[in-house]
Amino acid sequence: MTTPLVGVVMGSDSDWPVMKAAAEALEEFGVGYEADVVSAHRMPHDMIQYGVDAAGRGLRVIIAGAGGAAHLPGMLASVTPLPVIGVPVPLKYLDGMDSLLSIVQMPAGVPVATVAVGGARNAGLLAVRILAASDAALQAKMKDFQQDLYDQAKTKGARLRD
Ligand code: RP5
Repeated sequence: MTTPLVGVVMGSDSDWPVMKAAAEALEEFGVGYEADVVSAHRMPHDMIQYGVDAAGRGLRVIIAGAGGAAHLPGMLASVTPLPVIGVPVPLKYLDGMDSLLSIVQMPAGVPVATVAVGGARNAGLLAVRILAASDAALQAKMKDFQQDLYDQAKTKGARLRD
């Protein structure tokens, strides 16, 4: 088992259908991760402890997803020096706008890199890019991935032109 470099946490197991896309992106790049439920409101002390311990345990990035009054990413960012990527999880009401605004409107000094509503795959890819900044092999994989995106888009364009 690869040592976890990324912590993928969420407010509830009901967030997993959205959040698993982050885990899948990390798996594609061979990046070790751990996944857990760490609810800001239902287990606040555990949540703070997770943030306090994360860097010391060897994690390099935290991806945190939550829905509704989504305080998990911001609260983790307040107690860890690690980069935190927030994923607004859409719930039944308000189309995820509540989650988005809860995560993105952080006070100066406490950044959370917020992806789109439901954008867990991009959260995983952003974590890979952060790690790749100091890992040449991982950066090469990311460049290959970007080339694939280009090739696919170009091929689709070619089909329209023909
Ligand atoms: C949030 O409440 C969680 O992140 C989840 O998106 C939402 C609903 O949680 P459950 O009631 O489904 O456990 O804190």
